[in-house]
Amino acid sequence: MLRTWFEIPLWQRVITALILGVLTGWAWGPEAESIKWIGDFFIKAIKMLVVPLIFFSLVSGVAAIGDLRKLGAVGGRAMLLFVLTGQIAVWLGLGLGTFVAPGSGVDTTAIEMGETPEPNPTTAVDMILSIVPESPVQVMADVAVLPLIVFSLLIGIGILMAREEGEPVQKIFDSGAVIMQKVTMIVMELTPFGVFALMAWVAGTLGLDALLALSKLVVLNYVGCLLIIFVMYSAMIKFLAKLPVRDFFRGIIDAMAVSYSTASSNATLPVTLRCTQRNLGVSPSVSSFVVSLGATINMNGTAMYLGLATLFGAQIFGVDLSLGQYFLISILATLGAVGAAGIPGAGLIMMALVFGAVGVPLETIAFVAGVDRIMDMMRTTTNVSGDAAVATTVAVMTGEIDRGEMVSADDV
Ligand code: DAS
Repeated sequence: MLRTWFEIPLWQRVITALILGVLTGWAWGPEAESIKWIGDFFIKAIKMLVVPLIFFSLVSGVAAIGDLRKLGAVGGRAMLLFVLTGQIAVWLGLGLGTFVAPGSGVDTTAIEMGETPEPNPTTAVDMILSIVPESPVQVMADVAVLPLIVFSLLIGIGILMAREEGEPVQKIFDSGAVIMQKVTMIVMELTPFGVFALMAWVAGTLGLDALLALSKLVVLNYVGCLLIIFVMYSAMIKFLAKLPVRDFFRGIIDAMAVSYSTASSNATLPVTLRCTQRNLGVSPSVSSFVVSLGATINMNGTAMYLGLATLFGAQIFGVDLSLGQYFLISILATLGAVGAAGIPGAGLIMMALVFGAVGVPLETIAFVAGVDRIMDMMRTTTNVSGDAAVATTVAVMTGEIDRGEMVSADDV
């Protein structure tokens, strides 16, 4: 029995757990909350890996790239793809919100209001200052991923520049990266149980009346995300990476399932790293650099949603928006997505940043809070799929992919 269980590919166990979780939650109802702790246990277990995995993989990966010119080539291509896909995502959200108008005719009386957040005046300067790790140890203790990436990048670059004198330290990080990948494999065996519990909790506790009242917004959130994943990312893989699209999605299905059930890019990071390296053949250098960076700043599902939700709020409260304000929304939604942390509900918090600038009442956030989780799950899946798509594409562009490693979609 035990042998059979482990012989089944993990992605099949995870997808089965996801479906069974939803069915169990629907049948069980709100009491399904009683097994949420299993999902929280799983999330804590994979989040435990984030700091050491990023630190060892990124330092080892940067040092392995070999020279600063190549590091610049990888970083430059990744940033270009992040910005391009981010802008397309935001304008997709604005387009969907304009042409479908999800906020018109909403029965606000049927919605149980959540908390209206205090506007958190996060300025662009605050965001820039938050990138610098004042105390690397504190950054690790706080799991502040972006400053941790900056610190790890600098250590990797330092090893590159130290040449022979840096080699002993590089070997330690190389071993550390391998050890952390093995530990990730062990922890990933918890995935089916965690996904089952989280999906049962979401399905059992989701308020159907709020879901019906906000159905147009929820559906558009899913339509926008699915278009980004299966049109934009598929086009990137097909035309830029020139790889079989089916093999790409087969390779990242574990990361998609974990991101959907946890609604956290950061928690999914160990799985995304493993999928891009083990299933897609992306080099540890490129995957650790691009996937880690992407998990914090490349959040196209969130960017699309922030554009869409701003129009939703404007429509509910009858706020007219000019074309100039559309451009302002596109810039702020991009900044909001970059600034959003890879944790559940980050997009909901960032709505305040965009709404405040164009006069959309913050009460809108209280309207959507009750169904944000089911939308966040899809946004996070989009964010994570984008990180994997950009890492794979950049790896192909820079010759950092081993196609022999690539799992074919037929290897079911
Ligand atoms: N949950 C966020 C993430 O982890 C996305 C969001 O809140 O929009 O990517």
